Amino acid sequence: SASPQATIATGSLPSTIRHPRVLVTGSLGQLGSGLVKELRSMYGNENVVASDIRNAPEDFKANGPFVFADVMDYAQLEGIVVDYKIDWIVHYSALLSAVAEKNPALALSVNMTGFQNVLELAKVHGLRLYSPSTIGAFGPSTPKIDTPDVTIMRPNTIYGITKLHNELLGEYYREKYNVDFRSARYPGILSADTPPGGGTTDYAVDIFHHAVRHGHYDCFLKKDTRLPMMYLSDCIKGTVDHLVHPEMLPQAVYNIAAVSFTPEELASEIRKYLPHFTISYPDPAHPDFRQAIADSWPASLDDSMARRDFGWKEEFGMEKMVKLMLDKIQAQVD
Ligand code: AKB
Repeated sequence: SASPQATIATGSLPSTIRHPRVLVTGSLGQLGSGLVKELRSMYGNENVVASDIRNAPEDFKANGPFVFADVMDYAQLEGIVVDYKIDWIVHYSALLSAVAEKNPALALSVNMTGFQNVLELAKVHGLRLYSPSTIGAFGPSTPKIDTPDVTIMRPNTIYGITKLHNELLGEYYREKYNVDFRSARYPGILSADTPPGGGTTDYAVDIFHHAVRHGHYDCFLKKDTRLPMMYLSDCIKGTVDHLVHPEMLPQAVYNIAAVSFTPEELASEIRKYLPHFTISYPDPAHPDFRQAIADSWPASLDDSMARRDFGWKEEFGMEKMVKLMLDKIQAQVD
């Protein structure tokens, strides 16, 4: 468990007092549980409070504090911040692109009101706030290749609009009230143990489960749709390095990227291990609704500023990632 005397880089905290106490919203999602585990290994179980709007499995609750928290309820969140003496919030609660497009009203409240609540709490209580953005914050008029941090941003999905709103509001609070707001634009995240939650990039996870279990996948995107992607452990490492960086960084929002591939390229890589794997694509006359979302996003990102400012560097390229995904999913089936 955490030593109260430890000297660590806590940013706004006096550096020799204690470990930061972190609240993670949306902790039961694709990324939350891995991040909570990593932060607990650094700061002690009791210093990382996991929260969500559903009950956690007993084994998750046994590892450290878990609280029910609705991000749309400011008073409830504030109670948690005060009771647990929270220093940093990692805000993961959000509706992803496909689910948001099906339910715009809910996306507006969860993604925007939820974010406004944590941002206001960060201002009132002097907290550091990390809240990821996404490649979805870009739009069809954004340059598609090596998209830089600062460029044309005119998203045309409800998800992108909510996330761009959050980026701008976070930057405003940083400028105006000195809130230590940090954000990275995540690409699609691949993980074998935790399922993605309703995004356009989910095909890149589903494909592995179908390949191992059924030898075939019906892809909902066209074969040449190129999107930026990353393996989960890289995303968690990049997030932690960004979060714990001791000083306020030059930018509030950074691109982070690892690899970019198309469904066809991913299928070929999978075929190196499962030679009989087959994949089919939608009838061009009847594209899936997620095709238009994917077509509005960049194919690759320029993340040189993240590499410069907080040492971002991925460990997993395509080959290593595909091999690990297949090994892990095969182990689940055996
Ligand atoms: C989604 O597809 O909605 C997410 C994302 C790229 O933000 N995975």
